[in-house]
Amino acid sequence: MPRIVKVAAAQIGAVHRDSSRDSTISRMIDLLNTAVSKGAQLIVFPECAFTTFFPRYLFSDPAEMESYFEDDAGGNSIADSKNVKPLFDKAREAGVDIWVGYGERTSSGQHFNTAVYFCGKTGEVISKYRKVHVPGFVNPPFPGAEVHLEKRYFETGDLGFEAFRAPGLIPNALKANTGEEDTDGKGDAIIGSLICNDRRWPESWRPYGLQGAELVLVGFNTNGKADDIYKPRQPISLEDAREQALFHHRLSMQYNSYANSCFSISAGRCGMDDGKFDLIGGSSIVDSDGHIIAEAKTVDDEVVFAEIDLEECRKGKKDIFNFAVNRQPQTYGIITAQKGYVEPKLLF
Ligand code: CDT
Repeated sequence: MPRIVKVAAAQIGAVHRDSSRDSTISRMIDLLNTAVSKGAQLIVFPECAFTTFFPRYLFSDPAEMESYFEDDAGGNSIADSKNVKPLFDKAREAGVDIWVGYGERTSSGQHFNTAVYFCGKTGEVISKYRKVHVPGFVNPPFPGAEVHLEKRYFETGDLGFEAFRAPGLIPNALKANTGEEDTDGKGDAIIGSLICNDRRWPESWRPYGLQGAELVLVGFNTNGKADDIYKPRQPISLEDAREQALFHHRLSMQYNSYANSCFSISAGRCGMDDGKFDLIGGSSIVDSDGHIIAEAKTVDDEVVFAEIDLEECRKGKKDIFNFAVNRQPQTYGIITAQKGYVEPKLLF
């Protein structure tokens, strides 16, 4: 039986340090309306979507740093936060699901790089994910260095990689307590969330693969400028740096979708923030065989849309990546036992 879902990535172009939440949210609502006019049931927005990508700044004023976060005590509170409520209200009104990333400040004062899945039909946040692989520095490596300071602003996500089912995307999805014995691949869509740097790590995808994920949603802010942390071996042009960054973005999305037999949607912030911080586009929809089926053509606000059939995931899940038949977890212990790499002893 086909399991058709109409999905969209809502890519957002430049957002500056002094851009107001209201102006960004009004652009996001325009993107939502465009996606809805194409028939989208699910719209994915980027990481830290409501503001500029603030972890690039070293703030002298702590109040400015705090101003980029949303208070979130859990449950539905982000959808009811007055800063960002108009977007969630629009999704509720249109009856569409949205996935969106933001800086979360918890009631106990912790800060996370977070994303929520909001179900438009029920008007509820049904899943929350906190970024696990937080990249960059706590402190700039030298005074004045313009680098990625995510480790300064965010704690490591503490919610794990918990897949969830999104109600209402698939018509006639099998529900619990119907007495059906074979429920495999017949229920509501199984979804996982990742945030930016997470997508580069196979360890982030496999837990979702092991929960039968059919769709992994990713928001990102990826620098085009390649010399952010590691100096390039030789100076390269902005175009070449962007192309390299896009190559690794595509590689991560395509390989991990293939290896976990799931579709993926990635939505990026992009363009030149403050006229000088370059972020790549390349928001995409990738099928469960690893092919890009739709991709952004601009580095500006853009909706990337596709109709996908989650039934296609069965092919990989039952064949080349049939985990139950082919995985050998008794041999994988080093992956969880060890953090950094340890080289074999030197030869005599
Ligand atoms: N936002 C984010 O996670 N960006 C990282 C940059 C890593 S280099 C500091 C990324 O993986 O694209």
